[in-house]
Amino acid sequence: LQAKTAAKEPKLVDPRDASIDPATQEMIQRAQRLQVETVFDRAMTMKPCAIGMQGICCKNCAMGPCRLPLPKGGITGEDTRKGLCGATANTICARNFIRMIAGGAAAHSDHGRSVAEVFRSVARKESHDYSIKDPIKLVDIAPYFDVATTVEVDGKTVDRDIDEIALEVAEAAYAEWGKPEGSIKYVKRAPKPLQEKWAQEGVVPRNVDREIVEIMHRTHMGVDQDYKNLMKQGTRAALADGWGGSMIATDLQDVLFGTPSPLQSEANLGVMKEDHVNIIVHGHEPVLSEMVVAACQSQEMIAYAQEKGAKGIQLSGICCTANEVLQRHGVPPAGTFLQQELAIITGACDAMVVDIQCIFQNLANVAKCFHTKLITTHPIARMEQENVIHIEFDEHHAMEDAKRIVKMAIDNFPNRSADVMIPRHKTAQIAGFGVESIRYHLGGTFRGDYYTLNDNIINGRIRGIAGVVGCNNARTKHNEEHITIIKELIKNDVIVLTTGCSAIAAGMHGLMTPGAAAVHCGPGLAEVCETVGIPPVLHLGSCVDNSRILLAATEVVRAGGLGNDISDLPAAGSAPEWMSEKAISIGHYFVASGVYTVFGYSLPLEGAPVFKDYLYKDMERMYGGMWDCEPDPVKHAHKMIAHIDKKRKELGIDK
Ligand code: XCC
Ligand code: SF4
Repeated sequence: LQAKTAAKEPKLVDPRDASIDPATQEMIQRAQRLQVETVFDRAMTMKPCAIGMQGICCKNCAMGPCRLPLPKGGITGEDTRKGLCGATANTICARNFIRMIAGGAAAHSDHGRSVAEVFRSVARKESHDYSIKDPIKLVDIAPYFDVATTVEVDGKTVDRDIDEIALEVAEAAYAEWGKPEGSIKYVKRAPKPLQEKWAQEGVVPRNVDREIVEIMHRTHMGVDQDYKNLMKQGTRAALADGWGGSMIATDLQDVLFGTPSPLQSEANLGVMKEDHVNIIVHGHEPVLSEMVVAACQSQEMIAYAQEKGAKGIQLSGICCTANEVLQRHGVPPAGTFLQQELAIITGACDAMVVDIQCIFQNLANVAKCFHTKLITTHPIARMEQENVIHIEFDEHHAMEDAKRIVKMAIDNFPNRSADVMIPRHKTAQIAGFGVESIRYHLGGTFRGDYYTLNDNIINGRIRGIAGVVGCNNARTKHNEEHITIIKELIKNDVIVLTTGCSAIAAGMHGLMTPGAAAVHCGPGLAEVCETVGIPPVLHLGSCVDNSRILLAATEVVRAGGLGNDISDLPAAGSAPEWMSEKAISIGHYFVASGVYTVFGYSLPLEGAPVFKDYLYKDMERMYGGMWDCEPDPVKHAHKMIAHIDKKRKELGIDK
């Protein structure tokens, strides 16, 4: 096992302070016993930089880093802080903030681009391992790309050939990243009043790449030095993510791999099986993991696993790749972002297959202590450590690559040491929701029936809608904020839509079963959930699938009775334990789409109070939505509920 590098005893975390999840606590304890270091211990020894946390450290040129701490006792009178070039705290803070948006929008959108590339090669019939699984969705989205779905033949209107539609949608979708003119096409899907607000503020995104590049330009030393103008560009890029790159990623994934519908599964480390070959897929892009699912189910691979002495192959997931294969195939998530090292520490992980985003480099160090094969698969995401195997995935021989990976895992099964410990904790869950299934399960429409979402919001059984999404953060207690906030919301009759690691957490803690309604919900929400047989917390997928929440909100607006825009809805957003730049991009496209959005932990804005007020207060006048931050989970939930009540009052449904 790994030799200790430090001479003195390293500080170790108390597992009970690190997580509310017993499986996580047990595995942290085991890691400490085996002297394998994890993120939880590192969080004890390394403290974050206070000035960076406040958003006021600039390192955009070599005259810096310039750090602008708030004076003791706060600012009285004029704020005279400035960097060498004269950049104010507002400028520095705004530049840092929109660079986070650029990072997040780039990550989501580049993921979308990869999917668009695969879709295009399928449409061109260059890739034979994939096919179009949801032609109905393809026909639904085609008009947004100005692709006709019917054609006139002898004076009659007939459906166009699906392959022709696919080819044109593929080309048009792919062009969204770098087209020279026009604006992002999906912007047209938003409610009209919202589109008008965007036009008025001048923030309609042009194309995905340009908005991100322009952030890098404007935040370069000596360019944009007006926080309002900087933020305008931040808004454009965030909208290019939410209503562009992410939304296209979700749609094309649905077209290629199928639109999710509710299904049963489980969650937590206990889904791994000692007598099976355990393969874990981790990251974000489902392009390869879809093939890994198929390979694991193939008779050939199952027989091979049995030949090696295993009972079968247990595939499970971490992070959003987990969510993608959960939503479409019921593959259980083994855990959230913070459990990635722990899955290897079970000693039962024969291969961890990673693609892009949210992958700890420390996985390589942990894998070294066990027999686990750590396999990177994406050309843009490799690791320097020598024990990492790189098998570059190529959509042109997707199944072949997937089988090679699965075979490698099976061959590794006999190399396991006897010291295996899989925590026994796992929880049943219903996942696989989307706009289509919310509509279907709640009366087949959004309005005009006893069961529908809008009618139940109007009659008050459902008080409002909350989107609770995002990461885990080793600076907070794993899952505690997610679960406390979600429980507080459903107790107060607020239905919760969730994605990302928040959704995995909700699954792990038993909030995604229809039975959860009776235990945790207020009487109104419980009645609705029990009548239609849905959980009070609906799993809407991965982080790019936050676009599903935008579209669900849009459908609710369209169905009528709850105002004319997303900002009129009794709704609020939350990212309780956020950590990634993607969360900032998501947060901001929700704000700019009219949603009051509360983050937990801390936002890097405290050092620039004027810029902070711009985000927390002035944004509301522009878009109807605004930012907020509240680390206390109960207060956090009640800020969301207060906003929901304010909107109910404005709509006159607050009886
Ligand atoms: Fe990563 Fe998407 Fe965050 Fe989880 S929630 S830690 S981004 S996997 Ni998006
Ligand atoms: Fe300092 Fe200005 Fe350079 Fe930033 S851009 S590091 S504030 S001199």
